[in-house]
Amino acid sequence: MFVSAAVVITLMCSCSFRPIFGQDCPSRQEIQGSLKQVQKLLSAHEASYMQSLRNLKKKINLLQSNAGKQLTKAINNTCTKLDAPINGRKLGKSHSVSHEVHFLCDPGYELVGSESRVCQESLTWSGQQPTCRDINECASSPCLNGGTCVDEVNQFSCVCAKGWAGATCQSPLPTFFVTMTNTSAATTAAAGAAAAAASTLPAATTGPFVRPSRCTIVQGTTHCTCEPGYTISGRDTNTCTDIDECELFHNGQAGKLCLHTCVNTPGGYRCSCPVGYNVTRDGRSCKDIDECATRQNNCTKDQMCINTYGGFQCVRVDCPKIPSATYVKTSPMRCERNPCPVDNKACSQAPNSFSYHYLAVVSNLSAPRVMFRVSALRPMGDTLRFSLLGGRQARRHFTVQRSDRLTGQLMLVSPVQGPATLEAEVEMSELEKRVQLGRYITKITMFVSQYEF
Ligand SMILES: [Ca+2]
Ligand SMILES: [Ca+2]
Repeated sequence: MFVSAAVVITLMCSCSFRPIFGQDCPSRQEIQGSLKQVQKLLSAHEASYMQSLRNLKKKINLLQSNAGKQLTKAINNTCTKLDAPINGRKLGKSHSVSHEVHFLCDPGYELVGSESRVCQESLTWSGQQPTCRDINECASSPCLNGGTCVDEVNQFSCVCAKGWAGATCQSPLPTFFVTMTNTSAATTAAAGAAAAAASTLPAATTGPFVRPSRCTIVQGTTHCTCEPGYTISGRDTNTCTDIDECELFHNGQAGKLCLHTCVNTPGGYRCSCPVGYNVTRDGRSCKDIDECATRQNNCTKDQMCINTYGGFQCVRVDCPKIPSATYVKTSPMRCERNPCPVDNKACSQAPNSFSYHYLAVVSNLSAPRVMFRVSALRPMGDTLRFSLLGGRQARRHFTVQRSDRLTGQLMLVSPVQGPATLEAEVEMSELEKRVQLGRYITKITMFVSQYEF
């Protein structure tokens, strides 16, 4: 448009400066007409230019508002809520993108499916919803001598065949039947009687541990018998005394009658267990009482109840307080480091997370055995290192080994005599080209019971 206007103006100027050469200059009217046309042209161009500007502005505004909406959408984006499996628990409440939740099963159940699931960018969860399956303790056919195995939560019991007892029906039951033949005993029946005449002697009762015997006299010979659990002792065939099974089978070859304490009773015996245990269905061994499941504990709301053999523990997970970094609880058993200020090296070298785990074990557990496994879910670097932290006590009983590329395992190397509480820390560090990317600490507390059952 400016080019055309300049041409028109040049034409006009030429005419105004060269009138003397007699050129045919346009008339004033014609010039005014031309100027008007130029003005129209200019206005049209101006309007079109303004329209283009307005369109451009509109487009920029639209882009800005779309970008804002997407940002808000991203912040509000969460995956659908996940439920805890039946007979299990879910750890982690956040359903936002890149957060993860963990699943645990109650004692006696095993997890089938994903142990952890991550909320992905696509707003779907990784992995599959896990379930908790009752561990079938009868799978290995633990009941001997024709016993029937009954699978229970976290344990099994054996219903023994007749004549057998014990946790796995391994012990033959003692049978007592005493027949005495005493030829010197006085006879009241007529000698030489053709028919067998029998009579019963009068009873003599002297307390629950002594009972009268039952005697029959057949052809001049007295046969005395006792009730089960009693025997004739000494010369007096008229009385039966209780058999002290606890004493008699104290060091029996088939094993002790009772795993804990044997109590002799008139005509029998029973087993008793220490505080915190119930006698098992077979009457011989002891079974821990789960105080956490049966609400027989006094843990407060901010504590977690950990069932142990013979008791329970109330524990509280507090995030560590260290000078270089701060931590926030992201699940009941896990603390994660808050973002570090830029260039704060001490903070960025502090552990990224602390996880807490509690194990209950019986005294004198055989070793070596794997107690705990630590795995990297989504390794970022090229190398993972696993190491054992903690003092001399931890090193005396534990060691850390790698079981595969992504997993380290805490091994118990020597049996621990309870009651005792042991602590071990497993550090997993992630490296990329020998540069540390992160450190993750797992603190494991082991409650060792006083007894071996
Ligand atoms: Ca007895
Ligand atoms: Ca208990």
